[in-house]
Amino acid sequence: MNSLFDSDPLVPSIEPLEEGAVLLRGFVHAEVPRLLEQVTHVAQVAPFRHLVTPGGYTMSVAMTNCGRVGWVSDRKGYRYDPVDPDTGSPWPPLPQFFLDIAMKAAAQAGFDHYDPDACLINRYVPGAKLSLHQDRDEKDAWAPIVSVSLGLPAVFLWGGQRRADPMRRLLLESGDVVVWGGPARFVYHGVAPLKDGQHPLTGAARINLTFRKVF
Ligand code: MD3
Ligand code: FE
Repeated sequence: MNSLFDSDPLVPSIEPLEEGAVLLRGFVHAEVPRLLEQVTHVAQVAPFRHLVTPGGYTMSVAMTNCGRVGWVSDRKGYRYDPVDPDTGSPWPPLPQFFLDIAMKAAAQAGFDHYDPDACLINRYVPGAKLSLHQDRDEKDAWAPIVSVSLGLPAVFLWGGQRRADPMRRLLLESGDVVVWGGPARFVYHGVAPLKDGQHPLTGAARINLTFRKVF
């Protein structure tokens, strides 16, 4: 009936994806410019960089962090580090505005009192991708990861608890938020190579924020 309007990014909606995972389309649509401003501030202190995996590959996604710890990787392995190895300084703090959004989104998905201590910021340019992986370096295995998409759209891929489980795909657009917690916390997921395009606020780029409860 309403199919013409089903995926209008201006109209917020709540879609369960599976047990523990919820898509909040357009949840932060109005806040996108302010979120991007904050990302710019963070990147002035902790610049985006292409991390090297333990296997020796340089990631196509550029990353930075804010919060008490940040996710980093090098030839020795990956870890959460309170210090940015590129600057030798602590990561910039999580802006209160970020915390408010993460908490509101988690609550919408049924996760009350969400109190993330880290925000990993991923920047994709056309061709950049994120290979299939699980996020399992966070101590709290129930607390959700809250993902906020900004700029160009991307195809998000997710499967099950085993690498070989069938994959589903989902187009994530600017202003969309996804909450992954509880039983959905350890699903394999990734991002397909970003398609060419221009976004009025980010140009040829997609920015993704992932809030994490690390401790
Ligand atoms: C499902 N980022 O940073 S966000 C990552 O769009 C990551 O940049 C992707 O995967 C991105 O680790 C996807 C959605 C997401 C993030 C973490 C998850 C989905 C998740 C953890 C568990 C299950
Ligand atoms: Fe991930």
